[in-house]
Amino acid sequence: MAKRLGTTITQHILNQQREKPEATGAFTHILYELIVAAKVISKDVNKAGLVDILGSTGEINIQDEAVQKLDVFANRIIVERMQHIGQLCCMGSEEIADLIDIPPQYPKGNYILVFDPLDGSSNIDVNISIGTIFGIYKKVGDETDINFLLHEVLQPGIKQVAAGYFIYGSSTIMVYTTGNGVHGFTLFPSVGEFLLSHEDIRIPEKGKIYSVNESNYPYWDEKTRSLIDYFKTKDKKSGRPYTARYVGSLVADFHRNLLKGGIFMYPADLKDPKKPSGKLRLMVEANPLAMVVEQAGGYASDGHGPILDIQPTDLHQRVPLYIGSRKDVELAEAFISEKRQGN
Ligand code: AFP
Repeated sequence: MAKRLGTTITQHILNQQREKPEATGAFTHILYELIVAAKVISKDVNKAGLVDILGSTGEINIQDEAVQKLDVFANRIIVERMQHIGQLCCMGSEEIADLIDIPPQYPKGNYILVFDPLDGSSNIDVNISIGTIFGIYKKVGDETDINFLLHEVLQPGIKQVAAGYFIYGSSTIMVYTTGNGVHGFTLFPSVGEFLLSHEDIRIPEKGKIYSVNESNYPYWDEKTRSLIDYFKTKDKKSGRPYTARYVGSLVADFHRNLLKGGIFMYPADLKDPKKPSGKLRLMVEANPLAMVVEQAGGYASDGHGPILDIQPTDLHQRVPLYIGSRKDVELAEAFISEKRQGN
Protein backbone atom coordinates (compact mmCIF):
# COMPACT_ATOMS: atom_id res chain seq x y z
CA MET A 1 0.00 0.00 0.00
CA ALA A 2 3.04 2.29 0.37
CA LYS A 3 2.62 4.28 -2.84
CA ARG A 4 4.10 7.74 -3.43
CA LEU A 5 6.06 7.33 -0.22
CA GLY A 6 7.69 10.71 -0.62
CA THR A 7 4.46 12.71 -0.22
CA THR A 8 4.50 14.71 3.00
CA ILE A 9 1.35 15.31 4.98
CA THR A 10 1.58 19.04 4.26
CA GLN A 11 1.72 18.41 0.51
CA HIS A 12 -1.17 15.98 0.78
CA ILE A 13 -3.39 18.43 2.66
CA LEU A 14 -2.54 21.18 0.16
CA ASN A 15 -3.37 18.87 -2.77
CA GLN A 16 -6.71 17.95 -1.21
CA GLN A 17 -7.60 21.58 -0.49
CA ARG A 18 -6.59 22.70 -3.98
CA GLU A 19 -9.48 20.63 -5.32
CA LYS A 20 -11.90 22.76 -3.25
CA PRO A 21 -12.35 26.19 -4.87
CA GLU A 22 -13.90 27.61 -1.68
CA ALA A 23 -10.81 26.72 0.41
CA THR A 24 -9.19 29.74 2.13
CA GLY A 25 -6.19 28.02 3.71
CA ALA A 26 -7.71 28.29 7.19
CA PHE A 27 -8.33 24.63 7.39
CA THR A 28 -4.85 23.71 6.14
CA HIS A 29 -3.46 25.94 8.88
CA ILE A 30 -5.46 24.10 11.58
CA LEU A 31 -4.28 20.67 10.45
CA TYR A 32 -0.71 21.88 10.13
CA GLU A 33 -0.60 23.20 13.70
CA LEU A 34 -2.26 20.08 15.03
CA ILE A 35 0.46 18.01 13.38
CA VAL A 36 3.14 20.09 15.09
CA ALA A 37 1.40 19.52 18.45
CA ALA A 38 1.26 15.78 17.77
CA LYS A 39 4.98 15.68 16.99
CA VAL A 40 5.71 17.27 20.37
CA ILE A 41 3.38 14.83 22.15
CA SER A 42 4.90 11.90 20.26
CA LYS A 43 8.37 12.88 21.44
CA ASP A 44 7.26 12.98 25.05
CA VAL A 45 5.30 9.74 24.84
CA ASN A 46 8.47 8.05 23.55
CA LYS A 47 10.34 9.28 26.61
CA ALA A 48 7.64 8.10 29.03
CA GLY A 49 9.49 4.90 29.94
CA LEU A 50 12.53 6.91 30.97
CA VAL A 51 10.75 8.81 33.70
CA ASP A 52 11.41 6.22 36.41
CA ILE A 53 14.98 5.59 35.23
CA LEU A 54 15.72 9.30 35.49
CA GLY A 55 14.27 9.33 39.00
CA SER A 56 11.65 11.97 38.36
CA THR A 57 8.48 10.29 39.51
CA GLY A 58 7.94 13.01 42.08
CA GLU A 59 6.95 16.58 41.40
CA ILE A 60 10.24 17.78 39.89
CA ASN A 61 12.24 16.24 37.04
CA ILE A 62 15.97 16.42 36.48
CA GLN A 63 15.71 19.76 34.69
CA ASP A 64 13.84 21.13 37.72
CA GLU A 65 10.67 21.33 35.65
CA ALA A 66 7.39 20.32 37.19
CA VAL A 67 6.47 16.80 36.05
CA GLN A 68 3.05 16.67 34.50
CA LYS A 69 0.89 13.68 33.76
CA LEU A 70 1.22 13.01 30.05
CA ASP A 71 -2.45 13.48 29.29
CA VAL A 72 -2.45 16.87 31.00
CA PHE A 73 0.74 17.73 29.11
CA ALA A 74 -0.78 16.66 25.78
CA ASN A 75 -3.85 18.77 26.47
CA ARG A 76 -1.71 21.82 27.25
CA ILE A 77 0.38 21.41 24.10
CA ILE A 78 -2.67 21.21 21.86
CA VAL A 79 -4.44 24.16 23.51
CA GLU A 80 -1.33 26.36 23.45
CA ARG A 81 -0.52 25.58 19.83
CA MET A 82 -4.04 25.92 18.54
CA GLN A 83 -5.27 28.98 20.42
CA HIS A 84 -3.09 31.55 18.66
CA ILE A 85 -3.58 30.60 15.02
CA GLY A 86 -6.66 32.75 14.47
CA GLN A 87 -8.74 29.98 12.88
CA LEU A 88 -10.66 28.59 15.87
CA CYS A 89 -13.58 30.09 17.76
CA CYS A 90 -13.22 27.63 20.64
CA MET A 91 -12.12 24.10 21.51
CA GLY A 92 -13.55 21.14 23.42
CA SER A 93 -11.24 18.68 25.14
CA GLU A 94 -11.84 15.40 26.91
CA GLU A 95 -9.65 16.76 29.71
CA ILE A 96 -11.58 19.99 30.32
CA ALA A 97 -15.15 20.22 31.58
CA ASP A 98 -16.12 23.45 29.78
CA LEU A 99 -15.44 24.82 26.33
CA ILE A 100 -11.96 26.31 25.92
CA ASP A 101 -12.03 29.97 24.86
CA ILE A 102 -9.48 31.71 22.65
CA PRO A 103 -7.60 34.28 24.77
CA PRO A 104 -8.52 37.90 23.90
CA GLN A 105 -5.04 38.72 22.52
CA TYR A 106 -5.58 36.28 19.62
CA PRO A 107 -8.07 36.56 16.74
CA LYS A 108 -10.97 34.15 16.53
CA GLY A 109 -11.86 32.12 13.47
CA ASN A 110 -14.74 30.02 12.20
CA TYR A 111 -13.72 26.50 13.13
CA ILE A 112 -14.23 24.36 16.23
CA LEU A 113 -11.73 21.72 17.30
CA VAL A 114 -12.77 18.87 19.60
CA PHE A 115 -10.17 16.39 20.78
CA ASP A 116 -9.12 13.71 23.19
CA PRO A 117 -5.47 14.68 23.82
CA LEU A 118 -4.22 11.29 24.97
CA ASP A 119 -6.68 8.47 24.65
CA GLY A 120 -5.79 5.23 26.41
CA SER A 121 -3.46 7.04 28.78
CA SER A 122 -3.76 4.34 31.45
CA ASN A 123 -1.67 2.23 29.05
CA ILE A 124 1.36 4.52 29.04
CA ASP A 125 3.13 2.65 31.84
CA VAL A 126 2.98 -0.65 29.96
CA ASN A 127 4.16 0.60 26.58
CA ILE A 128 0.90 0.05 24.73
CA SER A 129 -0.04 2.37 21.86
CA ILE A 130 -2.06 5.43 22.79
CA GLY A 131 -3.30 8.32 20.69
CA THR A 132 -4.80 11.73 20.06
CA ILE A 133 -8.26 11.85 18.44
CA PHE A 134 -9.69 14.97 16.80
CA GLY A 135 -12.74 16.28 14.97
CA ILE A 136 -13.18 19.66 13.27
CA TYR A 137 -16.47 21.50 12.70
CA LYS A 138 -17.31 24.78 11.05
CA LYS A 139 -19.20 27.42 13.03
CA VAL A 140 -22.50 28.27 11.39
CA GLY A 141 -23.65 31.43 13.20
CA ASP A 142 -22.01 34.79 13.99
CA GLU A 143 -21.68 34.31 17.75
CA THR A 144 -18.18 34.68 19.20
CA ASP A 145 -18.90 34.86 22.96
CA ILE A 146 -17.84 31.59 24.61
CA ASN A 147 -20.91 31.70 26.86
CA PHE A 148 -23.14 31.26 23.84
CA LEU A 149 -21.07 28.95 21.67
CA LEU A 150 -22.05 25.55 23.07
CA HIS A 151 -24.93 25.10 20.61
CA GLU A 152 -22.42 25.68 17.77
CA VAL A 153 -20.20 22.95 19.16
CA LEU A 154 -23.00 20.45 19.72
CA GLN A 155 -23.35 19.53 16.06
CA PRO A 156 -23.98 15.96 14.92
CA GLY A 157 -20.84 14.16 13.75
CA ILE A 158 -22.05 14.20 10.16
CA LYS A 159 -21.19 17.93 10.15
CA GLN A 160 -17.48 17.31 10.79
CA VAL A 161 -15.30 18.79 8.05
CA ALA A 162 -12.32 16.70 9.08
CA ALA A 163 -11.44 14.05 11.62
CA GLY A 164 -8.65 11.69 12.46
CA TYR A 165 -6.16 10.47 14.99
CA PHE A 166 -2.49 10.19 15.81
CA ILE A 167 -1.34 6.85 17.17
CA TYR A 168 1.83 6.76 19.23
CA GLY A 169 2.97 3.17 18.84
CA SER A 170 5.86 1.24 17.34
CA SER A 171 5.83 4.23 15.02
CA THR A 172 3.75 7.40 15.13
CA ILE A 173 1.00 7.41 12.53
CA MET A 174 -1.53 10.02 11.53
CA VAL A 175 -4.79 8.93 9.92
CA TYR A 176 -7.12 11.63 8.64
CA THR A 177 -10.03 12.41 6.41
CA THR A 178 -11.46 15.64 5.04
CA GLY A 179 -14.37 13.79 3.45
CA ASN A 180 -12.34 12.56 0.51
CA GLY A 181 -11.14 9.13 1.63
CA VAL A 182 -8.90 8.12 4.52
CA HIS A 183 -5.15 8.45 4.38
CA GLY A 184 -2.38 7.35 6.73
CA PHE A 185 1.05 8.92 7.25
CA THR A 186 3.98 7.59 9.23
CA LEU A 187 6.32 9.90 11.10
CA PHE A 188 9.93 9.50 9.98
CA PRO A 189 11.66 10.65 13.18
CA SER A 190 15.02 11.36 11.53
CA VAL A 191 13.48 13.95 9.19
CA GLY A 192 10.60 14.95 11.48
CA GLU A 193 8.02 14.56 8.70
CA PHE A 194 4.86 12.52 8.28
CA LEU A 195 5.13 10.69 4.95
CA LEU A 196 2.32 8.97 3.09
CA SER A 197 2.31 5.29 4.03
CA HIS A 198 -1.35 4.21 3.72
CA GLU A 199 -3.09 5.78 0.75
CA ASP A 200 -6.87 5.58 0.47
CA ILE A 201 -7.49 3.10 3.29
CA ARG A 202 -10.51 0.82 2.78
CA ILE A 203 -11.77 -1.34 5.63
CA PRO A 204 -12.84 -4.86 4.57
CA GLU A 205 -16.63 -5.18 4.31
CA LYS A 206 -16.59 -8.02 6.83
CA GLY A 207 -13.83 -8.95 9.24
CA LYS A 208 -12.76 -11.81 11.47
CA ILE A 209 -11.94 -9.84 14.63
CA TYR A 210 -14.20 -8.78 17.50
CA SER A 211 -12.85 -6.34 20.07
CA VAL A 212 -14.66 -5.82 23.35
CA ASN A 213 -13.93 -5.82 27.07
CA GLU A 214 -15.57 -9.15 27.79
CA SER A 215 -15.24 -8.81 31.56
CA ASN A 216 -18.29 -6.56 31.27
CA TYR A 217 -20.38 -9.61 30.28
CA PRO A 218 -22.23 -9.75 33.65
CA TYR A 219 -23.25 -6.09 33.22
CA TRP A 220 -24.64 -6.41 29.68
CA ASP A 221 -28.26 -6.98 28.80
CA GLU A 222 -29.38 -10.16 27.04
CA LYS A 223 -29.20 -8.66 23.54
CA THR A 224 -25.59 -7.61 23.99
CA ARG A 225 -24.68 -10.99 25.45
CA SER A 226 -26.25 -12.84 22.50
CA LEU A 227 -24.32 -10.63 20.10
CA ILE A 228 -20.98 -11.47 21.73
CA ASP A 229 -21.99 -15.14 21.97
CA TYR A 230 -22.72 -15.01 18.23
CA PHE A 231 -19.18 -13.90 17.41
CA LYS A 232 -17.79 -16.76 19.53
CA THR A 233 -20.03 -19.50 18.17
CA LYS A 234 -18.59 -21.97 15.68
CA ASP A 235 -20.12 -21.74 12.20
CA LYS A 236 -17.94 -22.47 9.19
CA LYS A 237 -20.30 -20.85 6.67
CA SER A 238 -20.19 -17.41 8.29
CA GLY A 239 -16.53 -17.65 9.27
CA ARG A 240 -17.08 -18.01 13.01
CA PRO A 241 -15.81 -18.01 15.65
CA TYR A 242 -14.20 -14.61 15.16
CA THR A 243 -10.88 -14.04 16.85
CA ALA A 244 -10.75 -11.72 19.90
CA ARG A 245 -8.37 -8.75 20.03
CA TYR A 246 -8.67 -6.06 22.70
CA VAL A 247 -5.86 -3.82 23.90
CA GLY A 248 -7.97 -1.36 25.92
CA SER A 249 -6.72 1.65 23.99
CA LEU A 250 -9.37 2.79 21.51
CA VAL A 251 -7.03 4.21 18.87
CA ALA A 252 -4.95 1.02 18.87
CA ASP A 253 -7.98 -1.29 18.71
CA PHE A 254 -9.65 0.88 16.08
CA HIS A 255 -6.55 1.25 13.91
CA ARG A 256 -5.92 -2.50 13.81
CA ASN A 257 -9.52 -3.23 12.83
CA LEU A 258 -9.50 -0.42 10.24
CA LEU A 259 -6.57 -2.07 8.47
CA LYS A 260 -7.53 -5.72 9.02
CA GLY A 261 -11.32 -5.63 9.26
CA GLY A 262 -13.50 -6.45 12.24
CA ILE A 263 -15.66 -4.78 14.85
CA PHE A 264 -14.84 -2.79 17.98
CA MET A 265 -17.58 -2.57 20.59
CA TYR A 266 -18.08 -0.65 23.78
CA PRO A 267 -21.73 -1.46 24.54
CA ALA A 268 -24.00 0.11 27.13
CA ASP A 269 -23.67 -1.69 30.47
CA LEU A 270 -25.05 -1.66 34.00
CA LYS A 271 -21.66 -1.42 35.73
CA ASP A 272 -21.99 2.19 36.78
CA PRO A 273 -25.48 3.71 37.01
CA LYS A 274 -23.89 7.11 36.27
CA LYS A 275 -22.65 5.80 32.90
CA PRO A 276 -25.55 3.82 31.42
CA SER A 277 -24.27 4.39 27.87
CA GLY A 278 -20.86 2.78 28.41
CA LYS A 279 -17.57 4.57 28.74
CA LEU A 280 -16.78 6.26 25.44
CA ARG A 281 -17.51 9.87 24.58
CA LEU A 282 -19.58 10.86 21.58
CA MET A 283 -17.85 14.10 20.62
CA VAL A 284 -14.16 13.39 21.15
CA GLU A 285 -13.99 9.63 20.51
CA ALA A 286 -16.98 8.17 18.67
CA ASN A 287 -17.72 10.94 16.15
CA PRO A 288 -14.18 11.43 14.77
CA LEU A 289 -13.62 7.68 14.41
CA ALA A 290 -17.10 7.29 12.90
CA MET A 291 -16.23 9.81 10.18
CA VAL A 292 -12.94 8.00 9.51
CA VAL A 293 -14.56 4.56 9.33
CA GLU A 294 -17.42 5.71 7.08
CA GLN A 295 -14.94 7.39 4.73
CA ALA A 296 -13.08 4.06 4.61
CA GLY A 297 -16.28 2.17 3.68
CA GLY A 298 -17.17 0.99 7.19
CA TYR A 299 -19.91 1.94 9.63
CA ALA A 300 -20.36 3.18 13.21
CA SER A 301 -23.55 2.70 15.21
CA ASP A 302 -24.81 3.14 18.75
CA GLY A 303 -26.73 -0.11 18.26
CA HIS A 304 -29.79 1.65 16.89
CA GLY A 305 -28.55 3.93 14.14
CA PRO A 306 -25.56 5.85 12.79
CA ILE A 307 -23.32 7.52 15.35
CA LEU A 308 -22.91 10.44 12.95
CA ASP A 309 -26.64 11.25 13.10
CA ILE A 310 -26.82 11.66 16.89
CA GLN A 311 -27.63 15.20 18.02
CA PRO A 312 -25.33 15.81 21.00
CA THR A 313 -26.80 17.42 24.11
CA ASP A 314 -23.60 17.62 26.15
CA LEU A 315 -19.93 18.08 25.30
CA HIS A 316 -18.97 15.03 27.35
CA GLN A 317 -21.92 12.74 26.72
CA ARG A 318 -21.20 9.04 26.43
CA VAL A 319 -22.48 6.68 23.79
CA PRO A 320 -22.50 2.92 23.14
CA LEU A 321 -20.17 2.28 20.20
CA TYR A 322 -20.13 -0.44 17.52
CA ILE A 323 -17.60 0.47 14.84
CA GLY A 324 -15.70 -1.23 12.04
CA SER A 325 -16.50 -3.38 9.01
CA ARG A 326 -19.92 -2.44 7.65
CA LYS A 327 -21.46 -5.93 7.61
CA ASP A 328 -20.28 -6.70 11.15
CA VAL A 329 -21.62 -3.43 12.55
CA GLU A 330 -24.94 -3.84 10.74
CA LEU A 331 -25.20 -7.29 12.24
CA ALA A 332 -24.48 -5.90 15.73
CA GLU A 333 -27.14 -3.24 15.18
CA ALA A 334 -29.67 -5.91 14.23
CA PHE A 335 -28.97 -7.75 17.49
CA ILE A 336 -29.07 -4.66 19.70
CA SER A 337 -32.12 -3.09 18.13
CA GLU A 338 -33.84 -6.48 18.32
CA LYS A 339 -34.26 -6.93 14.61
CA ARG A 340 -32.54 -10.27 15.08
CA GLN A 341 -32.64 -12.95 17.79
CA GLY A 342 -30.08 -15.69 18.62
CA ASN A 343 -27.71 -17.10 15.99
P1 AFP B 1 -8.02 5.47 29.54
O1 AFP B 1 -7.72 6.75 28.80
O2 AFP B 1 -8.49 5.66 30.95
O3 AFP B 1 -6.92 4.46 29.43
O4 AFP B 1 -9.31 4.85 28.81
C1 AFP B 1 -9.19 4.39 27.52
C2 AFP B 1 -10.56 4.27 26.90
O5 AFP B 1 -11.26 5.47 26.95
C3 AFP B 1 -10.43 3.78 25.45
O6 AFP B 1 -9.25 4.17 24.83
C4 AFP B 1 -10.55 2.28 25.57
O7 AFP B 1 -11.08 1.67 24.43
C5 AFP B 1 -11.46 2.11 26.76
O8 AFP B 1 -11.30 3.27 27.56
C6 AFP B 1 -11.11 0.89 27.57
O9 AFP B 1 -12.02 0.79 28.62
P2 AFP B 1 -12.05 -0.53 29.56
O10 AFP B 1 -10.83 -0.48 30.40
O11 AFP B 1 -13.31 -0.36 30.36
O12 AFP B 1 -12.11 -1.73 28.66
